[in-house]
Parts: sequence; structure tokens; C-alpha cells
Amino acid sequence: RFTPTPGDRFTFGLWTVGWQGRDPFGDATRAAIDPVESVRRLAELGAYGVTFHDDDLIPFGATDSEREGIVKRFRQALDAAGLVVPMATTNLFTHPVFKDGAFTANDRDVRRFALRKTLRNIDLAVELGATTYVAWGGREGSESGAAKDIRLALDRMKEAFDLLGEYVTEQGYDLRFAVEPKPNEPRGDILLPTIGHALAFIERLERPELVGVNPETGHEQMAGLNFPHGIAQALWAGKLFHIDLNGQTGIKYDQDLRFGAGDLRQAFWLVDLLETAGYAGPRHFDFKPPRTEDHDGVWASAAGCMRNYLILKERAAAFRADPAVQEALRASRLDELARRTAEDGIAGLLADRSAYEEFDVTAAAERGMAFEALDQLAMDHLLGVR
Ligand code: 3MF
Ligand code: MG
Ligand code: MG
Ligand code: MG
Repeated sequence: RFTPTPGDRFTFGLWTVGWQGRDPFGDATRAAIDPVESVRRLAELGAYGVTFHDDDLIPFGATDSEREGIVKRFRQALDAAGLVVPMATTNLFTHPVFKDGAFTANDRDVRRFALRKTLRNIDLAVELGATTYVAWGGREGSESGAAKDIRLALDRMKEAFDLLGEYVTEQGYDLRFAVEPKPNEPRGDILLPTIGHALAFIERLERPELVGVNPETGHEQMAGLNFPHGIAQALWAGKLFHIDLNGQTGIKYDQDLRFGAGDLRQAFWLVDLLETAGYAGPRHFDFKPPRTEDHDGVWASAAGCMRNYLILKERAAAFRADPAVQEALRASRLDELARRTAEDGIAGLLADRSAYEEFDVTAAAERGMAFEALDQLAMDHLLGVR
């Protein structure tokens, strides 16, 4: 029970279990883990795949022959473990050259370098079988007003995604992009700070069909937003191409706790949504085992992400299947929300005296919504007492 299998489609970034615990105030607390070891351990735990930034796998500045050797060894490890690579991404934030951004750096030569670095890793991603390419613009932003002309920076951001879309189209790659929004950290303010900003940006691109979002639990919650609501809007727009699952407790720094730690109620509604709305992509964990942990703690933390997802999946399914819940949903008139408001059209609406002239506003205002009883049923299921 609650034992993950590849069919659950759980994936992990190499940088997650591989995080050494370096933070702005302290040094690393753990030795580096060989990506090949991560592949082996994650497969043992029941994961489906791994993802990576170019530099997670191939150290920045490696020669072509070093790169070839590393990729060959990684591919052998994947084959031996039976893991896939559904997604890859570019590190456009660690090296000091990206201190003012990558696609939107004021320095044009830095922008050209960032694009070349991305194109190079896209080729590798496709070679390894990835169908999603994530773009987190971690350094695209500013700390002060005049430092960045935001409208011009958005022009450059659009230019970058238009070029990337042109490239994958010309190469005939089966690859779509997923923009990852984040409001702040490491920059004071980051461009495309929320799911909503990203969705609006995507519609201005030359090939909007190639670009969706990769929302991260903690990033939306850092902005005080409701993550399941954001995911629901991304699904509604047909743009949930990928997802970064983790845990966060309120408006703080990016905590990247294991999935389920943090806001447990939002985690419950998120799993309920993903499992009922037809999301077919990987359940990808972008978390950081706290720096208090040794390597045993790292694997315990990774296992916990998957276990919590499966527990919540069971609890959410039990909630939906409970006849008392179905009755409570009707009492709260969720079935009515699913009905068109005016299938009779404007003419019908205007002719309908019961909609206005004869509408009993007082009676409608007095009707209770019964949401508290409904939510208590959810709590009972979440807490495992029903
Ligand atoms: C930072 C992030 C990034 C992105 C990654 C792609 C280092 O807060 O979330 O991880 O998730 O670049 O998934
Ligand atoms: Mg992320
Ligand atoms: Mg995060
Ligand atoms: Mg993150």
C-alpha cells in the first residue's frame, strides 16, 4: 500500500536529491551524489523518470569529449534502471554571467549565449527522449526600478521563445515548452511572477500552441496564491504541460519541502484535481531534502514525496466516492454551477420574468450554501477518520 510504481509517473530532478544543502547563510552539508547513483536509487524507490538542468549532468565548461562520455554513462544508467527522461531544462541562473538575467539580460551578448546554451541542451533533451522543455527565468528580473525596462525585457523574452519555437519546428522535434513562474528569489522581483502572468504572456507568442506552464506549488504559495486554483486555470486553458510538486508554509523564501509537507489542505485539493481533471503528464517533484539530512534522509525525503501523493490520491478518491459527499455536493449546488446560465440566450433571459421582475431576492439571499458541512467531510477524509 502506498508503494510507488513507474505507472504512477513520479519523476525527480537530479538537482533535488542532489542538492548539497548550500544556502545563502551556510555551506554544503552533504557530499555531491553521482547522477548515476541518483538514477539507481530513484528507480529502486519506484520512480518513473528523472529530469535535469544541463549543468546538473554536464559540469559548466566541460569539453565536448567529456560531455560525450558523461551522456553515454548516464544513458547506460537510465537503460539499466528502466528510467525515462520526460523533461529537461537549462541552468540560466547559477553562473555569474547570468547575474542580470539570460533571455532578458541587458547585455546582448549574454542573451545570445543564453540562447545558444539552451539550444544545445534542447538537442540533448530530445536525444534522451524528453517531450517537455522547462524554462524557469530565475534571473530575469531586477532589484531596482530603472535597471530594467520591463516592456523591452518582455519583448526580448518573447523573442527568445519565438526563436526556440522556430528551432524545434524546423528540427521537427516533438518538444513543447513549459514556462515556470516564480514571484521572487533569487531576484528581488522576477518577470512572469505567477501562472496568470505566464498564461497572458504565452498568448502573445508566434507559436502559443508550443508553450504552456510548469507551475510549482511553493512558487504560487510564496505569492499568497491558491495553488489548486492556479492549476485549475492552467488546465482550463489547456496549458498544464508539466508540474513541480513540493511543500511550502506560507509567504516565505522558497522552502521546497517534500510534497505534502507545508499546506496539506491545498495538497489534498491539488491531488484531487490532478487525478480527476485528466492531467496525464509526469508528477514531478522539485523539492529539497532539508540540509539537516544525511544521504539516508535524502532518500527518505524522496520516498515521502511519493508516499504522500499516493496517500492523498487514496483519500481524495474516497472523498469523491462517498455517497454523503455526493449528497453534500448537491446541497451546495455544484450541479447547478455546471449548468449554462442562459442557454435560452439574451432574448430568453430578458423575457424571463422569474429572472428579475419576479425573482425572490430575499429568499435567494437567505439560502445557505452548506459549504461548511461539505468541507468537514473533506477534512474527515483527509484526516482518515471516515
Ligand atoms: C527554482 C526552481 C528551478 C526550476 C527548474 C526547472 C532549480 O525555484 O524551481 O529549480 O524548477 O529550473 O524545473
Ligand atoms: Mg521548480
Ligand atoms: Mg521552489
Ligand atoms: Mg524551486
